[in-house]
Amino acid sequence: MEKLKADIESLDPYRIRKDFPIFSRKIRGKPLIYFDNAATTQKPRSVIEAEKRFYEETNANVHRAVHTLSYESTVLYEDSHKKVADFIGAKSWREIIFTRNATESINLVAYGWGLHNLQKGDEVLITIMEHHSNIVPWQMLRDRKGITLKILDVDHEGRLRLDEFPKLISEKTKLVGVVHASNVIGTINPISELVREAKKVGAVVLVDAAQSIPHLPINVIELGCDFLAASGHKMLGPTGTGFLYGRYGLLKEMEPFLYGGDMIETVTLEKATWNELPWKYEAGTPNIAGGIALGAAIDYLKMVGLESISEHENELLSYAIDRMSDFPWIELYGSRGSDRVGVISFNIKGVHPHDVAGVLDEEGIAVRSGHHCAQPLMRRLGIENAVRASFYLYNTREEVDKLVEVLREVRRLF
Ligand code: 7TS
Repeated sequence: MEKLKADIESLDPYRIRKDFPIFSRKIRGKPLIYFDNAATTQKPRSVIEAEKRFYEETNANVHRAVHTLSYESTVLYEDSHKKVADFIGAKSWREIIFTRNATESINLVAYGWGLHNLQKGDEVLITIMEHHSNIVPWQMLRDRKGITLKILDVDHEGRLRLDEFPKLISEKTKLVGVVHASNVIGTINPISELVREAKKVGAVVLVDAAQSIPHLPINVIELGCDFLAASGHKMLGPTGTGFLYGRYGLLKEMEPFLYGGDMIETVTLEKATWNELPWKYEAGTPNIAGGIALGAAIDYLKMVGLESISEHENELLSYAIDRMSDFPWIELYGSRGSDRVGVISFNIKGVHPHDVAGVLDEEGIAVRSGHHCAQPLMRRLGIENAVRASFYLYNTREEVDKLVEVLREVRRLF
């Protein structure tokens, strides 16, 4: 524990920033303040170099040839799966499927598992806090298969209504899909608790970890989930990377999502049999360079330490909330507790969020404004749009101060 504490104190965002080439860039003549990490994160030099090195030294397709480059490329690509498995505490790297992003990972579950396992009358339970990518695939299945989609609500602070959960779940519930951390208000949901209830009725649990994996230490065995979806590009990896964790037995039984090369064992003109895991679900030439560079991103995160990252973001979050709470003209959304990742959504009363984001951009500050692909949650909060600042390991208190200073300027201007 002592060691952990020492590690936690060692995160120095100023030192970390030196590893990220983009921070030498100016935006409109100002230093870049990047607060749009929930959309995608910046990339350290080691990740950029890993991708570059692959093309300069190893480039070849995987699993296809006996030549040296193909062998090396295959080993590197598989090693990256092993790094992801280790990072999330999966029992086997064969439980890790590389995808383009969290959206594709969730669709893989909807098509590969849902399409073949759900029947008319079955129920899927999701929450009102979901990103569209964990709502729309289930609506598609509702319309194609005649299943019922049930929705768990939040309270006025944006916490899941756990008291409602037992009323919504039953023997009919075949899958519970839940976001681990909200991309709008940052709420961290009690996954293990939900899994425990879901298991009582035999439901499969899919966790959308797009906003948690980059920020919190996570172990899929401890969570107890069956599937877990994530975006590699939100955890320092390249765009076009993501992954799905699935329990071995489920992945073995499920149907493929995409069909074609690489995912087969044998093909005759009549039929085909499937490749071993995880290749059964990685049809066609994958994003080899990106997948390998995702491994480099994991190396970087492990070097800094997820506990340290989480501690640093918590500190920035409470500092930002404290500072912003001083101004009655700022409307903050979500809970005031510590059960949050470093995401703050807010509005300045009487000013459109796009205008706020525009003025912030003039000062080199990148935030997202809009509905954040979570329209049902936004409506539940009684708003259409909001400004969102989301933090990561390279952000500083000084940057939060600058954000607050410019928000005061916005208030004066409008
Ligand atoms: N789930 C959550 C909770 C997310 O925040 C996102 C992306 C996704 C799934 C989809 O990830 P993707 O990699 O497939 O795009 N969220 C955001 C966001 O908040 N702003 O831009 C993308």
